[in-house]
Amino acid sequence: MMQLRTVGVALIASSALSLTAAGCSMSGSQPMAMPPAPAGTTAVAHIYTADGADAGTATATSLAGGGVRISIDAMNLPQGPHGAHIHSVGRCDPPDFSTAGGHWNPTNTHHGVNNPQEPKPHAGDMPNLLIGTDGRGSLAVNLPAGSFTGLMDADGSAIVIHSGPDDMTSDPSGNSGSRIACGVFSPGPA
Ligand SMILES: [Cu+2]
Repeated sequence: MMQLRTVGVALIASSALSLTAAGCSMSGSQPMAMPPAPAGTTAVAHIYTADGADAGTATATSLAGGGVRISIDAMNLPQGPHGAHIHSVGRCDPPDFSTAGGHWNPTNTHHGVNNPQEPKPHAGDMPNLLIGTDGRGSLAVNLPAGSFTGLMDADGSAIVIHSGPDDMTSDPSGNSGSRIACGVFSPGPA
């Protein structure tokens, strides 16, 4: 039963893709989608707190077949769970990091894997980042709904870490509190 459903979804997805491709070639005024980045292409964000302290790094890696992998290695942060998301603008101006914009949400969905509304989640939603007593924590997650090219678009993107945990349920940001650390993704090796 589950397998049949999966096949059905895959067929629908592939016909939607062909329709999209056909639409592109027929409408010259539409901006063409950027070609996908080769698998393994990386970008790195150096994360800083509002005080300018080094809070670690996040690496984005282009995945074969689409999607992007985010690996966070954080330090100098308060113990406990923290909401961590990709935000839509590659700017991190302290102290509130509001210039990073809202969540990276290219397909206009709802925030959080447990949001009662569909569709969900945001392309840049991630599990909570758990920081230990030593101020360190790490997280690695594949974001299948995101693309490396989209992440590194004209206005870039940023990794933002919030003061509190993400409830994974509520728009627009899971009630995760203020932004305590931020890093801008720049092209380059991990
Ligand atoms: Cu956020």
